[in-house]
Amino acid sequence: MSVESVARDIKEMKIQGAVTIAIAAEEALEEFIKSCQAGSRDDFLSQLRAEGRKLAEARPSAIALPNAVRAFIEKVEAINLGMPDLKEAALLAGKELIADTKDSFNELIEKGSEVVRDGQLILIHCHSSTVTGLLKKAWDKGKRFKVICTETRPSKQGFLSAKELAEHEIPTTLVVDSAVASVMPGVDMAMVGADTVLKNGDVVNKIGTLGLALAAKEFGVPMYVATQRIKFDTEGKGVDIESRPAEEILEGAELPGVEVENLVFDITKKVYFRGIITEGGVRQKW
Ligand code: RUB
Repeated sequence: MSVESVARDIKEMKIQGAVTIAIAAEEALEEFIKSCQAGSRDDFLSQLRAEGRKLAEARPSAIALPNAVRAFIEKVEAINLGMPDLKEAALLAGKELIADTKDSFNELIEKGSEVVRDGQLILIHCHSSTVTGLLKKAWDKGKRFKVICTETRPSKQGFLSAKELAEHEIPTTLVVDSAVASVMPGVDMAMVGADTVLKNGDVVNKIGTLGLALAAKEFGVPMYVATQRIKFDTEGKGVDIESRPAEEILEGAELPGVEVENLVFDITKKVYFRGIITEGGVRQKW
């Protein structure tokens, strides 16, 4: 797919979830390189940077996106070749990066699956391919547990999680977001993904994560975040918290005189998490 189509699909949430959008961006840059007709190294690099910018800004709260684009471009810039050899070498470098991103995902779900215990009731939020991947891996290893998915209004990505887990034959219950505090006393572990891990360790994730964390703390439920290192804000730039169109909440309803605020992400302080799960393993109590 072209950079334009991928950037549009990311903005419209047809491609969603931080790691999925990062991989989609890397693949779009690979496609761009295949079709690029630049005649000189400078022209090639400046076109690649311009395409990268279109992708990097598509979802402002997910730092994996600019991080993936930057990693791609830096890899290509480090190749000391002119055209046309640079194009071939850039394609190889891009393939390597895509493979690394996918490998880190697989390593994370392998290591993270060890956190899951037999008999647990696990509460998850939104659709994190990392969390669902980790749970499916634990299930495949023979662990038996149940999952509660929040609906995750307004875009209802919790439906995606519930469907994916149920298709894997994992016993799954869907609840509305406002039920989080009420179900929490029966939960053994809560787990979420991340869009960005800020330099101070706080976690940007889908709106509702903060409320879930507060309820987990109140009822003494350990909460984990599962995140690839590509989502770390190592430079400390921070991210904007994305707001999306009111229509996603209103769904056609008319409420004259009412201001609608569709905040999409929130920030949860690191102290709310029992541990962080990355491709490096599980770190309890950061
Ligand atoms: C998805 C979301 C996910 C993180 C992590 O939000 O908040 O929890 O992106 O997902 P949206 P993953 O649907 O708005 O993109 O683990 O797949 O990277």
